[in-house]
Amino acid sequence: MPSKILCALIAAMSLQAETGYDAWLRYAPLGDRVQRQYREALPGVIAALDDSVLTASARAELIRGVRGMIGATLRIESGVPSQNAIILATLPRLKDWGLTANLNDDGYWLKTVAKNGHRYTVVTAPNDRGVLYGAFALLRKISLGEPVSDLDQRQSPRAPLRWVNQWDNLDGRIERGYGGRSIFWENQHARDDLSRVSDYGRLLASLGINGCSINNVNANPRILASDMIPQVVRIAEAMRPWGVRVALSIDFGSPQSIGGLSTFDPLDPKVAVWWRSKVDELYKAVPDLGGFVLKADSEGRVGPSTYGRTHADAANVVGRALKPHGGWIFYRGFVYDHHMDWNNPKNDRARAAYDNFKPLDGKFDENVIVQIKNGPIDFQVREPASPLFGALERTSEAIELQITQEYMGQARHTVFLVPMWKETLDFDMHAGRAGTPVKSLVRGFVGVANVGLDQNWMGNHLSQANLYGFGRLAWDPDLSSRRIAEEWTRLTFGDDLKVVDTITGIQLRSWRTYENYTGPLGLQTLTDITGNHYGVNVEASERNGWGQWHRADAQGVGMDRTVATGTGYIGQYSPEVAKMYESLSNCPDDLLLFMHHVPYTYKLHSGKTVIQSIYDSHYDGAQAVTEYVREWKLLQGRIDDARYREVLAQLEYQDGQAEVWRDAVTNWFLRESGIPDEKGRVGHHPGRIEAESMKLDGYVPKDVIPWEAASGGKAVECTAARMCAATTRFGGAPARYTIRVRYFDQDDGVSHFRVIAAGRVIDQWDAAEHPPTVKVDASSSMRRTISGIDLHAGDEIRIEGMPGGSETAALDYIELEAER
Ligand code: GCW
Repeated sequence: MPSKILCALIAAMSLQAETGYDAWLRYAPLGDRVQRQYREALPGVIAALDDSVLTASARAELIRGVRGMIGATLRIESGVPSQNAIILATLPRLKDWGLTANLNDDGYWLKTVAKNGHRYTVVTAPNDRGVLYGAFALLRKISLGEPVSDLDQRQSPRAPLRWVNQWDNLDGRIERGYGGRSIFWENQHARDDLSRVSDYGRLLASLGINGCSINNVNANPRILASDMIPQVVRIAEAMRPWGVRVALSIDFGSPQSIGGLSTFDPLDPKVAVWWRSKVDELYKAVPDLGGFVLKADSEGRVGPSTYGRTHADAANVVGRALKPHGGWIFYRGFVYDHHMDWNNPKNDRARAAYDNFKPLDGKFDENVIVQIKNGPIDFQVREPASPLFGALERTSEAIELQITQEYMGQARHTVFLVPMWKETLDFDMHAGRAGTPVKSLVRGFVGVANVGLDQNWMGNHLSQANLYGFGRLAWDPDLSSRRIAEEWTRLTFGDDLKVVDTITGIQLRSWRTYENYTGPLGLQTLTDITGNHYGVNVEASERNGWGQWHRADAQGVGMDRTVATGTGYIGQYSPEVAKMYESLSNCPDDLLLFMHHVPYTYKLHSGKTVIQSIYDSHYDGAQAVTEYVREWKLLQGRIDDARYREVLAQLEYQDGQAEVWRDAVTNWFLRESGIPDEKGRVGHHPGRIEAESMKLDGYVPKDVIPWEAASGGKAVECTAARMCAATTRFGGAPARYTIRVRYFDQDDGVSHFRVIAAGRVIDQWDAAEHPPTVKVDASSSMRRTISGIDLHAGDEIRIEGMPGGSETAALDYIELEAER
């Protein structure tokens, strides 16, 4: 076949519809020339010298990857082949090869060795898990087009514990999961078909993740019931070939609720005996169980406080049961009082982790890891590093990062979290000395992943980069955000430079963008914090016990956390760090309102006032998403059409949502502060016609709650069981227009909309999305864009809405913009 035709064929093949299921392990065929180079550089034979399940996985993976990318089938040999070969072996198996390397457990060495006149591509490691990781690393090199003919690469993971947590309930729902139902559980049982679990294990192994807890930290005590153990066994079997140790989230009340004891007091000997025998029973069935995760005395979970005992008492009684089996207990540092008195200006949820755990430093057993969220509140769009990282000197710590985008747009918004995580990991805590970034203080990395049964695992193709990035950072926190974003993009979408530049560019800007249109300056995500944690609701955080207060009032905004006049939180940091945050003049703008309460007219380092900065960043953020859409459209034909269209739809939706956020937050602050936007944008929307001001037939005006979620605070609803209409007459200059219809689409029905201009139906659609709300609010606010409409003075524009289910075909406004 002439090579041109072949090239075209390969190009077409690689543009075939993709579901995202293979994520970054697609092993798509490389270009013709590159394939030839690799065929020469790589041996055609593969041999695994250890008799281990993990090494067998490594071999199978290499065969699969080489076949996919290079189109060559590696031949399996046993023993050391007397020809060029890829050799998979642990270091002890290669004793007489003169190979010694100083590697940590799970580390690997890719080494080209000339021996007996042959060239061996050796993948070796201290343990078989490392061999598996080496195989994935070799394949990654090939995918990225790096040379493999003369290898000498040694890698050790920075931290020994690299886990993901899944918040899966036994009934199959996932708390804060946005990629479908549980891959593990359904109806109180492990799923019959666990093939997805095995495929998840493979994704995790490719990143070097070696542990996975398989049920929600808000744990159902049933997980420890004896009849559940066979279920756990099956899940562990599916993960085992990938070197992923399964772990369980446990309920601290289990000795009582499952064990039938009259108490769960950690200092009661009966309780200790119960934990020991339960753990023995588990390990008999799952000898490589990773251990437990425990959320105690937090958000309504029971804990040691019931008996006046400490977190150390609780952690140690479980830890001692796990110890003989090599198991770990990850004890969550996320302990706070969610009934705090908001009237007391000294109260501060941010203080909680330190206040609870610092006094216990040194009291935890060796196999207890205190698992600390990156920031002191709860996965907000921007938080400082938790002071607890620097405060525990004699206690093992893990950092908990949230991969699932709970407060980060719930996989409906593209937000690449690696740059945010790196800010925390690189932040110098000055823990006794300079040069103690968080990444140097932690022994473990934990990512709350919450993948689900959706074909693309996470609900959004671009969100997969967060799982990838978490794993890569857990392995090597020194990797740059750009490097991770580029790697991921090339592995996931291919090598086209334009594709790589565009997607990497969007990803790298996306955290700042999201922060800009949600909660800048340390305000935190201004979302509905007592509800779905998704849509905008500026006051949801105030006047309740949850403690995510920003304390905005008519004069100013921000939480005073200073030692001098505030809650004293800043005093939990080392003096060097505290000095920076305590003084207004040193505090970085990005965290200003997290640390200080200031008037709206306070001038930032940027030279802007706080209020103008809030206005500007929201407009910048929304504009940036519009730009993503424009850039993404230039990728049409350069990536497969399925993913092209799915991501386009997601970005267009995000663009509409960013506008809701922008308008809601800026209007809220305008009303509260009374200070107008210097640039005249806030509260002025030329071309916008409010539905409630149109001629209504059947539609009735409705106050939207919170008011800032709808333009003008109002929508119109069709509560009749018939079609309603809102009509206006066009009074602008004749031209070609884009018409944007802002309507509401809740999750409890399907309404139908029709738009008629000058007597012609110009668009119609079903409102059939599944946003996380059944209310008319910011989470259900949607935008429909209709372009290329010629309008003349006096033309009638009519929106018809037909309710469906409990949905009322609610409308907010239409907006007309002349096209250029
Ligand atoms: O962010 C909050 C979430 C809860 C979660 C909790 C935690 C599992 O809203 O859903 O509970 O944090 O981390 O324990």
